[in-house]
Amino acid sequence: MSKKALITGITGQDGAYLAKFLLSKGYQVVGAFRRSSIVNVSRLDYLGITDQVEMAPFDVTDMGNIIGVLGKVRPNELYNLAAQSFVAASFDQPIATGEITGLGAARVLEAVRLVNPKIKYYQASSSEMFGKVQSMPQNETTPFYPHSPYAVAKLYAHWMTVNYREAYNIFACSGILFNHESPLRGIEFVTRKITRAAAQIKKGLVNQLSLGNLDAKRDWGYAPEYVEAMWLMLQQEQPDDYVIATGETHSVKEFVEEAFGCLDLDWRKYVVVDPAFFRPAEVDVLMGDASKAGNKLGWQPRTTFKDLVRLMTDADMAASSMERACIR
Ligand code: NAP
Ligand code: G4F
Repeated sequence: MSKKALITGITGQDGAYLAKFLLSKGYQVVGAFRRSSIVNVSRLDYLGITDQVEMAPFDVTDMGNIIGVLGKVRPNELYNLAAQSFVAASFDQPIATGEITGLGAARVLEAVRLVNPKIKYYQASSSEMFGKVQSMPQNETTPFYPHSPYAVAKLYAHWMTVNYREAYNIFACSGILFNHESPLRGIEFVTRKITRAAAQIKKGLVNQLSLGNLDAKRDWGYAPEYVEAMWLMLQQEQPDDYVIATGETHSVKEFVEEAFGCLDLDWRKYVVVDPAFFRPAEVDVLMGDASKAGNKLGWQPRTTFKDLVRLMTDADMAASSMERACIR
């Protein structure tokens, strides 16, 4: 009998890559999706796996629905990726972000406890929880200092995961993932915003890119490698929490220079700084130390910063604007 995985947030970047990875491992994959006026399976389509994923209507704000889906699907492993994941939006919608990103995880954990506490649970925690960083680089012992409503919500979900592991002996793991990007990244996030705009400028479709804080620094990795770490966490003897990161940090400005450089464009001619994209509280720098994941999971990042920027820029250049418009 193949193992069955339930992925919440199946329509997002990580949900799509994780589904593809688990299918390659022989898993039966059920994707939990939020009902909207258009069912957005564009990322699953892009990876050519839509027909291989069974879909289940699901909303992390609806406890009855969560219990019903868990009872019906009966997964061996549950990857809780669903979230309002855009930090900037969390300042405009702090309560909705708390409901979905924070309490949503608590509901899923409680449903696991009630329906079948043997389900292995993965929580999508975030390097944003380090926020106003207390030391460099950040690892599993670095104190948290969340600096946005999103980060506060993620920290609640993180500690609930630890608590359900310790209180109820649930196999619950928290992956503290640093930023990870890909051609499937949402267009509002800075990396994809940059590579998409650079490609559009090269094609003569637009002539300007408005950005916020160019000095912010992030530890950017490649998403398909990061979903492998999620799976590895659930295959260990004991549940635990792990930082997943590249160990390098680069500024938004460096990302811009690299992306425009890939297309032989001088970024200074096109990029303008717009205060509208600054945040009420910023995370100035993130840089992770994933040595625990290296030692215990055998996980290592494989894609360099330059290769990541190149592959995202190439993807935005290669596809027609119609095709790329579908990947939002
Ligand atoms: P994403 O592309 O924004 O995907 C988020 C997913 O959550 C989407 O499928 C979305 O569905 C779903 N969702 C939102 N509200 C929901 C609700 N009320 N009920 C059910 N589903 C809901 O995010 P991602 O980049 O794949 O990230 C996956 C997870 O990892 C998120 O929890 C994120 O916060 C976390 N994380 C991401 C990174 C990163 O760098 N990518 C780093 C650390 C942690 P719709 O398509 O309907 O909106
Ligand atoms: O791409 P971003 O929006 O990602 P951010 O805020 O780091 O969050 C992402 O990574 C987290 C992991 O640390 C995840 F948990 C979270 O779900 C999400 O996936 O912004 C990156 C940096 C910020 O400092 C922002 O201020 O880029 C800066 N930035 C500068 N100009 C911009 C822009 N960000 C966006 N989105 N748009 C801009 O125009």
